Parts: sequence; C-alpha cells; structure tokens
Amino acid sequence: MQAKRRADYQPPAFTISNVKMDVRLHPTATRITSELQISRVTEQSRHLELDGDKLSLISINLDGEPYDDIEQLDEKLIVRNVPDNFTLTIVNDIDPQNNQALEGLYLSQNTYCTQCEAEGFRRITYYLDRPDVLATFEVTLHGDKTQYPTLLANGNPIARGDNDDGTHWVTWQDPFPKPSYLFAMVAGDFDLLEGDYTTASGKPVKLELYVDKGKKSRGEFALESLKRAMKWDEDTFGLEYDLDIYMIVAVDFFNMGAMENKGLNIFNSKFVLADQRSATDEDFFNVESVIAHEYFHNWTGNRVTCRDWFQLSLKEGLTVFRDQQFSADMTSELSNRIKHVRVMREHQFAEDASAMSHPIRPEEVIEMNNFYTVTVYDKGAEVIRMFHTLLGEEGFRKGMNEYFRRHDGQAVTCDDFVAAMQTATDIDLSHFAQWYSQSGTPVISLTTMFDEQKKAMDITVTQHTPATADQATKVPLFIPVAFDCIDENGNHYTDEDGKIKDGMLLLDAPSITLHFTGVSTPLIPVVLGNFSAPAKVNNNLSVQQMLQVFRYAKDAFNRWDAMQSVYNWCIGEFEKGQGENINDSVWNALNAVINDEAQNHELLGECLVIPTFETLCQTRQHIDPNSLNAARAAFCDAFSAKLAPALKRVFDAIETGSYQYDQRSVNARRCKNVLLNHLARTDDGEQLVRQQYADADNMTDTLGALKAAQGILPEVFEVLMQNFESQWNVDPLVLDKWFGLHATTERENILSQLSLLKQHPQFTINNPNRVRAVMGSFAFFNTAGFHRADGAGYKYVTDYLMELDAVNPQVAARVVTPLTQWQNYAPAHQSLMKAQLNRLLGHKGLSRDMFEKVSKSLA
Ligand code: DPP
Ligand code: ZN
Repeated sequence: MQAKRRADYQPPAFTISNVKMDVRLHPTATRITSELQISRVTEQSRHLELDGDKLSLISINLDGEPYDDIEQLDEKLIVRNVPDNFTLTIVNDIDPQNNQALEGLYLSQNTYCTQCEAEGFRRITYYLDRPDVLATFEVTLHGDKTQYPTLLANGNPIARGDNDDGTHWVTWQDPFPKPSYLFAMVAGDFDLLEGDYTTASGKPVKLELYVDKGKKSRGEFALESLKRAMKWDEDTFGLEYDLDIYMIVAVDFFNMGAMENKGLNIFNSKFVLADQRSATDEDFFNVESVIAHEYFHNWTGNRVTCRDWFQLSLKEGLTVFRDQQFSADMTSELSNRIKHVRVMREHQFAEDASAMSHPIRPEEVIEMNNFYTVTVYDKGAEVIRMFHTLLGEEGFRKGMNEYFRRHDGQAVTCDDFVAAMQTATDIDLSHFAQWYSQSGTPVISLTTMFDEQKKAMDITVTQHTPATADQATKVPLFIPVAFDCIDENGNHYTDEDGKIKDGMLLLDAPSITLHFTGVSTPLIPVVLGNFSAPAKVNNNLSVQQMLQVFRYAKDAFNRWDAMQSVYNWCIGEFEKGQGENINDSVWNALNAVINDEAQNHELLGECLVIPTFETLCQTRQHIDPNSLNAARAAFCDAFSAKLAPALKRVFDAIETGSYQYDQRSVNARRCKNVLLNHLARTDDGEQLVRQQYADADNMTDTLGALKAAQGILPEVFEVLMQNFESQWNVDPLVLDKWFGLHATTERENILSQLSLLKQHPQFTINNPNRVRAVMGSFAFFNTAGFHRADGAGYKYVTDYLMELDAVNPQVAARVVTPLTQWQNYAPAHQSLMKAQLNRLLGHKGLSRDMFEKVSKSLA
C-alpha cells in the first residue's frame, strides 16, 4: 500500500465550481445523480481522474450526451479526452445499509446520515475528493414521507414537494463554496429543539437540534451551549455565523465525536444528549466543548480550509485551542489546563515515543483517518497556544484577523497561518515554525551550581529532543519556558541579566545559563508554569523541594504539577520496595496540603488525583507494567491509610447540595468523589460508597460511587453494578458507562468477563461507542488485564481486532494503538506484543488503516 507524501503535493488539474445532486434514498440502492460543472486549470492532463470507492456506476453524460471514453479502476474513474469546460452528469448507486465502516452515506438505526471527512465523499459519488476543490452545492433529497419526514442537507432549504409515489423531496442550497469533506445529508424522524440567535450585526439565525424521539429534554443543554459558543466567538474573535440556519443532528452510530459539515453538523449523540440523571459533569463539559469546537470550525476549517490533508492541524490544532479557551472562560482555567495536560502526558507523549510518531503536520500518510491524532489535535493546539503566549492576546487577535483577511474562502497551508501571525509580531517566527516539522517531545533539563561564598547561583537550562521513529535527527526548538525561582522561604528571584522577561524564558538555543545573585541558600527553579510548552522537564528536585514548590509557587498549575511529582517519587520508592523511605515529614506535608486546601475544592480535587499508570510510564523506561501497577496500588493503599482522618474530615465537610451544573458545584462534587476514591480503601469505605450510591440525585455521584468501589470493594461493586444495569438497560449512552466500568475492572477472570459483555443483548460490533466502551477501555485502561504476564490480554484484543477490522477499520485502527506502543515496556512484554502485531500483519484482508499502524509499529 502506497504512502502519500506532503512534498508531492500537486494542485488539481481540474476544478469543480458547482454541483447539482439528486438523491433517491433506498436502503440498499440509493441512486445518486450528480451534475458537475468542471473546468481545466492546468494543461497537465487531457484526462479527468475522479475518486470513487464502492460505487456502482450506472451512466455518464458529458454536456448532455452519453460518454464512453472512460476507464474504471479500483478507486478511480478516468474520463478521457475531456474539453476545457464541461458538464459531467454521473449516475451511480450506493448501499447505505451494508456500509458498516460508517464513511460516506450510511444508516444509523433508522436514520440516513453521512460522514465525509476525510475521504468519505468518494463513497457517495465520483468526485475530485480533495479539500482544495471548492464548489457550491444544490442537493435534492427524496425519501419516504412517513419514515423520513425530515430531509436535510447543507445550507438553506429552497424548495420542497411531494412525489406521486408516497415520497417527498426537499432541495437545499449552500451558497458557500466548500470542499466535499464538508458535504452532509440526513434523513430521519426526529424530535426537534428550536432556538434563535441574533448575531452581533443583527442577522437572525434559526437554530435546530435534531435528536432521537423522546430525547428532547436531553438536548436543551447542547442548544444553550451553541448560543454561548456563538456569542463567545463574536466577543473574542469578532466572528459571526454566516448562514440563515444552523442545524445539529445527533446519531447513535458515529466514528468520531462530531463533524462540522457546513450548516449541518452531525454529532455522536454522546456529545449532544445530557441531563442531570443520565450525564456526568464531565459529559456536560464535553457536550459544551464539542458543540463549540464544531461551531468554531465554521471559520477555522470551513471558511478557511486546508489545502491538503497534511495540513489538518491548520484547522484542528487551531480549533481545539479555540474550544479550550472557550471552555476555560465558561468553566475554570485551572481545571481545563490540567485536563489538557493530562491528555498530552497520557496519550500524546506516548504517541510521540511510539512508531506512529509524527509532527503536527505529518510528512507521509497511507490512510488519512489514522492522522486524526492527539498529536495533530492536542499538540497542534499547544503550538497555537505558544503563538498566543508569544504574541499576547492582542497580537494573536491581530494575527487571526490578518489570517481571515488574506484567506477567507481559500484552502491554505500551515505556512500561510504562520505568515499571517508573523505580521503581528517582531519576533522572527521562522525558528518557531520548526514545531510544525519536528516530531518528538523535547526534554528541558536544569542543572544548578550554587556558590555559597559569592552568594550566587547559575541555572543552566538545556533542551534535547530524543530521536523518534520517523526522524533520527532533531534540531533545537524555540520554546517558551515559564520560569520562576524560589528559595526555601518562598521568596521569588529573577535572573541578573534579565533573560527571563515577564516570567518567561525564551529557550531559543540548545542551552541557556541564567545567573542569580544575592542568594544565601540554593534556589529552586519552578518551570513550565501553565504548561507553557509541550515538553517534559528534568528538574532533579528532592521531594522536600517539590513540596516547597507546592507551597510557594505562584502558578496554580506548577503547584498541581509539584504534587504530581511528589506522588511520582513516592511510587518510585514503592517500585524499589522502599515504601518506608516516605518518611513522616512527607506524610505530614501531605496531611498539611489536605488541611490547608480544604476549602479550595478545585485545587484540592486535582491535587489528590494520583498520576495514572499511563502518566507514570512517561517518566520511566523498560517498564514492567505489572510491577509499576502494583507499586502504584501500594502507594494508594498507604496514602489512604496514613491520611484517612484528614481525607474523611474534608469529605464530610463538603456540601454539594442538590444538583446544579455550575463551577462551584462541579468542583465540590469532583473533590468529594476523588476523596471517596481514597476512602474506599479504608474501613469506612463500604458504608460511604453504598451511602453515596443510594443518595445520589445525579449521574456524577452515582458513577463516582461505582468507580470508588471498582477493584477495591469487589462485592459492593457487583451488587451496585447489577442495580445500575437494571435501571439503565434501555439507555445506550448510560449503558456504555457500565460496559466501560466492567471492561476496566482489574480482576483475574477479566477475559471471560469481556466475553460475557460481548454477548450482552445491547452489545453490537457495529456501534463504535459500544466497541470503544468495551474493547477500547480494556486495551487503553485495564493495565492488569491488558498487560497480563502470559500475553492473553494482548491476544484477546488482537483476536477481536481481526473481526472488527472487517467491519469498521477506522475504529479498529484506534483500538490497536496500545499494542503499537510496545517500545516502553520490558523485553518480555515487547515480544508478546510484537507477536500479536505480527499475527495482525499476517491477517488476510487487513484494511489500509490497520496495515499502516501495524506495519509501522513492526518496522
Ligand atoms: N469532526 C472532527 C473534528 O471536528 C473532524 N473534523 O475534529
Ligand atoms: Zn475539529
């Protein structure tokens, strides 16, 4: 299978200015008639090459006449010897019902819907299916009137009527030229929530949210979130919505989270439906953030789109940054920042250390669907955040204005974005732009030299990016490092030469030495405040110094991070079998943290979360997963045993009141549930868990009780889980939580448990949410089960992936990720993991998606 390279980009030889499409829906033979206005743009070829996949071609006309000078290849249709300007009319059939890959047009339960990004439009009709071909679309949908009363496509409805055969039709027109990946259509029978919005310049917009029948009340929060997002984008970036109507449709079968199709977003119902009883605080947060993300794409993605798919981060990194800023404004800056840093450390750093390592703008791709990654999205957003840090709020806004002024209506590159930003700053961004081409996680190391006599201290800050699978040599990057320095009494210092400006050191060389004077004891460097760059830090602090950072650092993120380092150190002691090295001074300090921050539910809640196994892996090598996991558990046991009275006191004092989704209550519930997790390991555990489960008036607390019991109180867990299942059996989204909890429970017989889950009447391999809840959760988060020493966990996942790959390659290629990240583990695990990857590679009919990831991970 051939890789495409960014360097080989060629502009299209032809372009399409207008598409007129007629769609007659039928479960197994939907008829598409598409009339394309085509012009030659370069002289490079006499033949037109269209993309098409799994289509049955019925006829082709050129300027109204049947045309037979064509050639049909596997995924191409070549129309030979075409004139410079012409109309091509193509008729073809497709089979939505048997489309289980969920790309192109498919049936989700009884709803027809589409997913075209990245290359799904070619499964609907023959087309120049690439983002730099922009056309206006007019689409007429015909469908059964009773079964599909709602017929939707992009843009505005311009006509509708009835046919003689019991079907009806609606014509939609989208005046904005768009690439095919933003095409969408939907047919179904829904409950509709309606809203209105008036833009800052006074234009009325109709808002429509389509959900499954009976789920209307669960859509209200999403609709309100949409209004908040529209307002925020006007206030923050001066960006207004441009069509008369904005529609969102929720469907149950969806590969991604949601899709920003012009004027017609299609969403995984998980990111639309939320109410107090069925959704957790985290679900509410995610709904608001995904609704905003897709809305923000209307400018960063749709109005200005990508020239080619290598530029994906142009729209995704930028839009993730925008949704992060929005969420921080709607909720809280600190908990948002921590949430995103966790994603970076748990998943992005792991990706960068694996065979799938790639820069935020990849160089080489076999299957584009494999590049909707934490690197392109989340590291991409971190790069945009660094622009924001370097340019400041005002400069960033100025750069964004320039970006839209230059490129509205165009398909552009990451370099175009950087060039627009360059107009708003005196800093030369050419060095900074290396972040687009270099993969890997830079490590920032600090070494200190204290001269007691001169009362002086030097701190040398060095950067190093280790080689990655895709790039052997690395260059020094331009890294904004937030820099503070404290002494043991909490006094703050800045360097003599003023290299640190406004608390920021621009590390633009392999290393920089900072000089400090007037210091009587060694200083403690406090770096990367607010996670100012996507990097790791080697700071060599003692545990006492980490605790001082927690006490004295100004930056709340640094304080949280110091606690993470303390826990990481403690777990390290347990790994060495020296848990007793954690002496009373450490336990007393932890006790003081709990007491001192008892009122600060937000900070305390975050600070009491012990780093996950995945995070711990990022600071270790040749890991024996089971020893590390056991050391972590042993520390958690010691933590709750030593600190029980303080934990319990704070737990008892937290009043969460009756359910409200507001920041104060979210913080209180979060803190309470984190405390419950620790208390579950104490003598009071069982009673507290049962009590909370019984009293809960909301899903956050219900789930909090179940999670606290999981793996710690097995009998209580079983009883409560049975109760939960009987209550929520008919609610697929809630049942996914139940599936996920079972799949992540560490227990000896987990594999037979997984087999039972797969036989559950509500489980189906065709629904990505269900597959992710069971197999995804197991592979990603059940450390003891997945990493069993006998390799049975790896084999179980592999067997399933062989089955899944034939159904839905995109989802299969996601779930395989943990197996491909074998590099970090001890040799015994490496060979067991590679053995399974080899089995996959030898599997007949492996998809392009799986082939790319598996073959790269074995290369
Ligand atoms: N729907 C995906 C997202 O919004 C891909 N565009 O990120
Ligand atoms: Zn996106």
